[in-house]
Amino acid sequence: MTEKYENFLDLTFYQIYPRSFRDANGDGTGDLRGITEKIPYLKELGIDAVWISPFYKSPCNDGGYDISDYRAIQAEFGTMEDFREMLDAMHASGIKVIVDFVPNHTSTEHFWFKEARKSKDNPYRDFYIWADKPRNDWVACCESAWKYDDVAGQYYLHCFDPTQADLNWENPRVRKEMCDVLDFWVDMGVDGFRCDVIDMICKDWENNRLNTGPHLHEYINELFGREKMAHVFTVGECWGANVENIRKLTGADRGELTTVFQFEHINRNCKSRFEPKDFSLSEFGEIFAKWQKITQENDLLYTLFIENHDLGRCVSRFANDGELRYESATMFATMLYGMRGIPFIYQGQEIGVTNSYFEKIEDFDDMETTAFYRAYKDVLSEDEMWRLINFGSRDNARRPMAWNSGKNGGFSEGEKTWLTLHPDYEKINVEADKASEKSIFRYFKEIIALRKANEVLRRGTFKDMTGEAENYFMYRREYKGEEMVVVCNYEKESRIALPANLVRVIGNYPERETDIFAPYESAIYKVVG
Ligand code: TEU
Ligand code: CA
Repeated sequence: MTEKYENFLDLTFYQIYPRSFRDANGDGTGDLRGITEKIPYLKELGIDAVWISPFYKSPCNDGGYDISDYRAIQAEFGTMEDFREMLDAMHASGIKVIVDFVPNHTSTEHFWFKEARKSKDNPYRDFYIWADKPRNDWVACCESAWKYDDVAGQYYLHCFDPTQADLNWENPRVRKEMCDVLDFWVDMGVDGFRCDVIDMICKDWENNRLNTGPHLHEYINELFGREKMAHVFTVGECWGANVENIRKLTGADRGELTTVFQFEHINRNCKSRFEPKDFSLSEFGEIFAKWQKITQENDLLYTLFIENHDLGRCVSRFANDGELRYESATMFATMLYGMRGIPFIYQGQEIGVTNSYFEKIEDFDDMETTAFYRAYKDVLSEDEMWRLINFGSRDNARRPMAWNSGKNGGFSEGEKTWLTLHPDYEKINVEADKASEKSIFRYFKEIIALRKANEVLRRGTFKDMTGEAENYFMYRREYKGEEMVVVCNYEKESRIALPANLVRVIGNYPERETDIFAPYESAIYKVVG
């Protein structure tokens, strides 16, 4: 592993969605001072880096990913002073901070777009992608991705909400502006960036694909190949990442990204955002083993995640969020964080938050959900509509964090919260979980500490030991003579023959003399002798 990556290998990240983390001023919305307030909690968990989702000036039609000023703080999150205070407090606590970088599009409230639409010869016109008629059949939020703008007299491309206009990266002025945005936040002292849909900044028009176009690597290198970015951590959200382009995107000598989020495991149980499909957990093992092999063989960094602000809760999506919620949440933690890569934990995952279920659209905010509702409410039966919406809504990840069973779950002292709380918050909250005999928080804390105490888990090789088994995932880690074995049983009871000379160092069931693993039973063993 090259020097550039050395110091990132030891980090465990926690993703914060600011709107839903903690509301310090009681207006019902999470804010930057609320994050500062919870730094002791992050330290207790053993976190040493955070990814904070957008808090920039924005109409918030897409949870802040519709930015109208990249260098200003949206009032509801606080002030630039609040940001600096939070950043200094994080650094004083030994926690690195990466922020979201959203290069693919701006809000239509952005100065550039307001200028661009004024006339065809406005200097900002070609900051965006205009056409006299839709150039293709791309769809976004259940409608054409080409929206006619009366003032501009043309259509513009939006690959997300209609108020998120795609930037034209073929324009060198756009690329320069985006370098300046990065420099602004690096000068502010941030340690890196999570790069929102960065493989979409170059469209592949010829093959009718909205990402991974012919100049993608040039554009990413133009952003991050600069001296100023040499020690900046960058993780790209790349839905188009594959075995071929991962080396180009993240090779240490490329001057592109430090690592990526690739999503092959995420979409295994859905045909589309709102449409579930049958799947088997054994597919997870196969996918993880594949990516571990690729990244290991090419000396690339990998990211270990199963939740984020766009995804349903893993215990509900992929396992058992009822009587085996503890076992499910801790099995995924073992499966993921025993592997080679950088752990990313999403707020609430560490206490096993589940999906929620609502049957009124007023209980939802996510623009992908409300767009789906408008498009299908007269097409689908009520039951089917709510079944699909509650399966796929990104609000499953955005219900305000429940710290205790008190008013608003301790998220806010305000009268009303920006989004309806999870109905089970009195049962599933930080305080209740910590007090529970089967505490998911405590298990996460232990496995994070285990990684810190054992280089073999951070730097070791990965070898898949699952063989032909379909009902569990087993792998071996090895580093400088130290060996560990990780076993994750899936939903059914299994007889699993373990290698000899093992001593268990963590597990989610009481240790006992047997080779029968209970549902979702998982453990990590040290090889001794
Ligand atoms: O997500 C982009 C993205 O690809 C997902 O929203 C995807 O479209 C969805 O999960 C369906 O598969 C990023 C941000 O994470 C998301 O919150 C934003 O809405 C989006 O970009 C636009 O900025
Ligand atoms: Ca607030």
